Amino acid sequence: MNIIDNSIRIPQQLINIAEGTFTGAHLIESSKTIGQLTNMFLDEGAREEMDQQQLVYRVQAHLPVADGTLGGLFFGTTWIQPGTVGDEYFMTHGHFHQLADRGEYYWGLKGSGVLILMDEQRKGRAEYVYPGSLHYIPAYTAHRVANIGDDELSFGACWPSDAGHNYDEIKKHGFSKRLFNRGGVPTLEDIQIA
Ligand code: M6P
Ligand code: ZN
Repeated sequence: MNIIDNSIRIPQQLINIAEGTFTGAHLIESSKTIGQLTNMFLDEGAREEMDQQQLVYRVQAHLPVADGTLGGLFFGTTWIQPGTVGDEYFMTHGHFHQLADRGEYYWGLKGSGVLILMDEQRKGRAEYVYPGSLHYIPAYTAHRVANIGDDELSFGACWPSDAGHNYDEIKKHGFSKRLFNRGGVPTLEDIQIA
């Protein structure tokens, strides 16, 4: 609750601006292991043979209002481990927004990665992510980040509190472009729906 008086208060939350870690109220944390990412990477056989407990990425988010609230904002940090499944880099699941007309900002904090984008016609494109890079993700655009480096990658995010996550299209058909390590070179390749 916001108490209105003349005292100047200490903020309820803190962010470590180098690491992106939060402390304080209204925080949620989640993580995804290899075992939880069924059918997300192209080489499902390679994923099944890996250590199912291995961490792929984790998220910390500051949610000051209820999910679905019109007019609020959410703010988070995602850390992606280095690694590949087959030749495909570790990456976030990726999603459209439930309210598809909501956009988002991503920005690079540490490490190096690639933001992969796809519109509703499945037209895809990609941008490098690195400390200081800023990415405006337009409405109606699915977004995912892959770690192309040897170290952990982290990026910040800010999105409307009524945006929601729609994972259905990505679960069904994946992204139209996937990012592979081809002889040490991050290579974007077109994927046709079967
Ligand atoms: C960013 C934001 C979050 C998202 C997270 C992981 O922090 O976009 O909303 O949950 O990345 O991405 P995903 O949910 O696609 O795995
Ligand atoms: Zn989003």
